[in-house]
Amino acid sequence: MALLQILAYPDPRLRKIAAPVAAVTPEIQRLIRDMAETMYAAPGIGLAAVQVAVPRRLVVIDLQDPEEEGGDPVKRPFVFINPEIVERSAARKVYNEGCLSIPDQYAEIERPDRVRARWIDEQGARREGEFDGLMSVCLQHEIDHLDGILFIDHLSRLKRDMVVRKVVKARRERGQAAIL
Ligand code: K1U
Ligand code: ZN
Repeated sequence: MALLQILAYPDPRLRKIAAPVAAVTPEIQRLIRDMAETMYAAPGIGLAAVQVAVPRRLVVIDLQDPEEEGGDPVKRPFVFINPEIVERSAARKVYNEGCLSIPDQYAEIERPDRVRARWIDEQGARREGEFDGLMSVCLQHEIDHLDGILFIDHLSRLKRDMVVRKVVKARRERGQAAIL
């Protein structure tokens, strides 16, 4: 298995719309394993292939707190291939979201509370299910990545500019160029 590099905002590859996965090949299964390892190492609770510079519609999610001691040692991430949201609740909920591509920045984002989704699993089987709570938030955040959308795009101009300014400052402090 390999740890993959996570693209950081404002990398333009984060804005590309990902193409569907045509078939669950051994290469895709290897990518799933590498993405899961990368997500656990980050640590994070989700990762979209777009974030590791692979423009394909593939997501891994594991809500078990990666920093919690004594969690289940057997790691089994949810795998969503070509996920689609087919129903959204009218009720909406706010969650303080983070993003591995915008490190150390969090913002309250409002989204539909519950969603029904269709996807293909890692064995190539069609699946459908309804999600609420953090799973609903995380799946919507990851599907946004597949469409080139970042959580900051859901903020008002004023709030987005504040987050972007903090990203610029953090990059400057780390000695990285601040091309935004
Ligand atoms: O897609 C990503 O950038 C991953 C992101 C997923 C996410 C988090 C919160 C709301 C919506 C989507 C993260 O995993 S950010 C890191 C994080 O949430 C976390 C890190 C360590 C322990 C627990 C959570
Ligand atoms: Zn993200």
